[in-house]
Amino acid sequence: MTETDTLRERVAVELTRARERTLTLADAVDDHDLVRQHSPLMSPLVWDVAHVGNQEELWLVRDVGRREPVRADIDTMYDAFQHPRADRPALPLLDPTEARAYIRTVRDKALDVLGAEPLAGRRLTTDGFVFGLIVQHEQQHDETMLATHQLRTGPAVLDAPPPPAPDVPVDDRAEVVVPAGAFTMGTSVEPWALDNERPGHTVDLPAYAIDAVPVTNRRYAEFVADGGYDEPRWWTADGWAHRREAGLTMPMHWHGDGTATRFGRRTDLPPDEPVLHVCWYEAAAFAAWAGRRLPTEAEWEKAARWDPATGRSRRYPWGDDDPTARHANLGQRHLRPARVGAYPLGVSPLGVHQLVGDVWEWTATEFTGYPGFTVFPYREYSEVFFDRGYRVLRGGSFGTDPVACRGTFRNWDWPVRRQIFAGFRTARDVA
Ligand code: AVJ
Ligand code: FE
Repeated sequence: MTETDTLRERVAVELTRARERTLTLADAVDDHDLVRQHSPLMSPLVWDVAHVGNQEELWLVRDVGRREPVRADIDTMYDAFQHPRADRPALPLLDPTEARAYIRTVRDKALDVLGAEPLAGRRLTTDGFVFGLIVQHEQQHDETMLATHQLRTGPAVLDAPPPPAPDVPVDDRAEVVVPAGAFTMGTSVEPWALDNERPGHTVDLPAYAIDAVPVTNRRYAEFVADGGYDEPRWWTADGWAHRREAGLTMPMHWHGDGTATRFGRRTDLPPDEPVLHVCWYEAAAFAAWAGRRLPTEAEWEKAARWDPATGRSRRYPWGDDDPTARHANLGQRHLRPARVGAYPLGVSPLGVHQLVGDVWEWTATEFTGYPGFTVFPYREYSEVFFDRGYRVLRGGSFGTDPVACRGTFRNWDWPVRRQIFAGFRTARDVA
């Protein structure tokens, strides 16, 4: 088999995996639930379904494949910039049957393009890049659909086995000191890295300490019990205004008695599980209460990638190998984060646990381009979100597919958002 055949096969496998996930998330509910808006924060599920097909049509079938449009008439309806999520239910959207048929037609054409296009030579298709972009885009919307499932009321429709439990408990107050020095942040070589992860560049950091594990329910409950939500001094000015206006008193989906509702089931919150569904303001307030701060994005990435033995930045905390089920809680294999210490094989060389998987981790950093950033291939993927007050999240959650998660992968959201699968860890300066 030639190298191109191998790449084609990998792309086909990834396209199929993403599509199976999309359809599983859609088929879990009836048509009424698919078209209904479960929260003004989210699109109706049927919008996400047709939107992934529409982006695949635009980016792959038309741009790369230069094929005739399938449905040019629906482009604006599925353009995320034209219609905020709250307005999407009012659009004359494709109905569930039409949406499924549409994405199947587009996919057939995309597979046709995959067979016909040279995968090297044209910049867009080098290493199958645009196919990788499409796969990651669909998986990102699948995580968004999973977040919609979390907001949905009514009987549970999703199920998954529990994540592995730790063999050896890990102290949830332990920290790891990362020595001062330069490391390579971002990448110029990872084939499917998106434009905002590029280029690789040197960042010099003073020494810092970072939590060995994400902040747990136990630690977060201490903050709540200590009146953390009633003390403006722990909150930023914007954070305090938001906490009052939104009436925040505890993480989203908590009931205040050690239980939370998850995907339609009320469950006990294990004290040593990473806290989930907190916004950036809550994370920053907890850190201030604990006498600490959120790590910067660079600090997160150095903890995750820097190998003290070689000085090199690796792809993941455990090395360069792609994630497996033994490394990290990714890929919606489970519907919750794993307790801290559950992934000893995923630990970084300095001893930091669960940087990848379980919960997205809020960082202190505002989303912006790296030095030398160039748009590729569309301004709309990243650049239009730079310097607008979005905060960076790192590491992926239990709902993030491995194909859309790397040591360099950057996610971003508004500081008020907490329907995403987000938690955090804290850091401090070291003299
Ligand atoms: C990178 C997760 C912030 O979902 O808004 C989806 C990804 N971009 N469609 C998002 C994305 C275009 C994006 N995030
Ligand atoms: Fe999208």
